[in-house]
Amino acid sequence: MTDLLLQAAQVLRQAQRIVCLTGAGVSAESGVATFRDALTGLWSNFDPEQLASEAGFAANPGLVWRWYMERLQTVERVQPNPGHTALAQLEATAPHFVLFTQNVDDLHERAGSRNVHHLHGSITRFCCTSCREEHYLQADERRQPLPPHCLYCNGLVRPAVVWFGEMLPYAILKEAWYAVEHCDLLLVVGTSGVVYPAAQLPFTAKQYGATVIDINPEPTPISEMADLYLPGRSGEILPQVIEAMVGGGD
Ligand code: BJW
Ligand code: ZN
Repeated sequence: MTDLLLQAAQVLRQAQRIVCLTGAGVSAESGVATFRDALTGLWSNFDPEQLASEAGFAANPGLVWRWYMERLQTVERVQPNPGHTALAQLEATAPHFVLFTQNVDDLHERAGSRNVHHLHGSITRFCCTSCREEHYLQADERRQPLPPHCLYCNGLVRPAVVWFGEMLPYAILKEAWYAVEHCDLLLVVGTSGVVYPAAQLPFTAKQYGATVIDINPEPTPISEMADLYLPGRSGEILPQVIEAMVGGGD
């Protein structure tokens, strides 16, 4: 066990209020592609603005719909990995723990995490672009080349996720700001730290006095400012850190 892992375990053991911020990297080892990883990333063949924006959806609803249906199928097929499980164990042992994820998958919940908030919405939910009414997706609608129409106003149905240029859910974002301003430890896992406002949260945590730990195989703006940067895959590092945290003394 390296010094870095032991240090992280010790900081986690001593923390009273832990906040965790996750990104696509935490689900990578489950088989969910990340956004910006050059070779395997979901957007290696597409312009992100084209797929994840209201303008992109309006310009090509079929392309965006099929992209989300394919991703939904992947999310439903895959399983949480040891990184998700370790975070659920951490929640079970920590005095106060809250997790904010940028991911639209439900792998944290399926791994047993309870206090989870989705900053960028959920890929398993749908709503109308016009009246915002929730739409319950039918099996045959998933296979169609175009999105279904709203039962109430005939508007186009879209995934209930947050696209570029859209506001994050206000209550969740407010809770995230409060949490990072009042925590003593922020654990950041698997995010490139380039999409705002989520990318600002670690900087605010640090500004308010929290220790910041970052786990990522690649350095990011967050790893550069973090107190502890653990380079590596979260599915390998998190279980070791949590095991050392639970097993270690004071
Ligand atoms: C591993 C690993 C392993 C691999 N283990 N790790 C301030 C400055 C500049 C711009 C802005 C700003 N404030 C707002 C903006 C505009 C914009 C923005 O941030 N643009 C930037 C790109 C510059 N933000 C917005 O528009 C946001 N809304 C907003 O601010 O509203 C107010 C407003 C409105 C109008 C005008 C102005 C302000 C909304 C952002 C919504 C983001 N939505 C998406 C799509 C969600 C739906 C979907 O999933 O399809 O969210 S974009 C995409 O990026 C997705 C992700 O949640 C998000 C973050 O990506 P993430 O998770 O970091 O993934 P990757 O792929 O980037 O990184 C993966 C990482 O994992 C890598 O580092 C790997 O190394 C690592 N990794 N394997 C651990 N095994
Ligand atoms: Zn409608």
